[in-house]
Amino acid sequence: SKPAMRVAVTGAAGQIGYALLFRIASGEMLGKDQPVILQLLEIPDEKAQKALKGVMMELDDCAFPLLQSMSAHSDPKEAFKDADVALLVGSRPRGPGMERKDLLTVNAQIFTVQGKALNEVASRDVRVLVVGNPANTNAYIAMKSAPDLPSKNFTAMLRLDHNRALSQLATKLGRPVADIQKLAVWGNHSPTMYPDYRFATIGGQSVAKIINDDQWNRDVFIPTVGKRGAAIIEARGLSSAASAANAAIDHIRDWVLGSDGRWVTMGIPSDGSYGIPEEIMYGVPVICENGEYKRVTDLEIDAFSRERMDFTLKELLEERDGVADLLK
Ligand code: NAX
Repeated sequence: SKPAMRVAVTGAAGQIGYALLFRIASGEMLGKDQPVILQLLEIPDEKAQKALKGVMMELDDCAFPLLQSMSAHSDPKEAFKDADVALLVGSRPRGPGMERKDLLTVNAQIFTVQGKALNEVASRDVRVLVVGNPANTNAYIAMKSAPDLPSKNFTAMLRLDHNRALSQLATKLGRPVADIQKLAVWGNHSPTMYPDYRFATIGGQSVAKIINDDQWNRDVFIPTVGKRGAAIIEARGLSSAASAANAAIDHIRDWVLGSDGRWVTMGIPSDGSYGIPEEIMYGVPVICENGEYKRVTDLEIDAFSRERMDFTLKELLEERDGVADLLK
């Protein structure tokens, strides 16, 4: 059988971790023929480590044939050792009275440390996905803290936004979600993101032509996708977990095993195209093949889209400026 792949997961005792680890261990992320080793990171806090042990007991009790081994860690340099995939899920949530700026700063510290650890000990080909918020800027910080690793291997999760947008469109059209192709989500994983169906097709027909309603796009579709995270919290009393874990699985599976010619959205370091400054971690449509993602290029950007893309960019530039001191 194939040699095992090492998958590091941070925040492993959290709610996304709980929805994620079992699916990785069952082969849904890297393939039903791919053995995995789970290297799990949690904060040193006794309660968190104990909860992590509990999750590992349950993983044991699944007797997953593909789960070769697993280990629990509180030191990123141990958790990331030789990792082939690193899912950076853990981050500090916003506490009562905490300003956005404070949130950025505490998380910047976490992702500086984790970026450095990846730089030192991970596989030179490690594929990194940042889920923990603010995901794009955290991914940017980790990338900047890991100068010896390829920048293109650092990505942020926009796939939940992509999947949310797909599902809203399928409902609007009354058609199966699987029939929709060429959807894009641009920018930051935040309510400023821009889900864009101008290029989307269903059964070969233009989605925009079928819907033919700019007002629905502007006043219903874009805000519904943008505020979906808040709507889940409002309904469930907890933030999205199973859908976030599912998106992380989709993101890594497609990156490693290919997207079969389909467009998917990934937050990746900009190459300067589409007027996005280089290195900014920005959601763009990509196609994955042979273990690499390729940005979909040369899409026409109309005035409405330009405005939306610049709006979400502005937020990312502010976040970057907010952490610039920490990266010196
Ligand atoms: P939880 O609070 O349930 O779990 C987070 C876990 O991370 C906790 O167990 C905590 O102890 C651990 N942790 C904190 N700092 C750590 C560190 N430095 N090293 C290792 N572990 C650490 O949150 P959960 O619901 O699992 O969400 C995790 C993150 O995903 C949050 O930042 C959340 O905002 C973000 N999300 C991102 C999404 C995306 O699409 N990019 C969507 C879902 C989710 O909101």
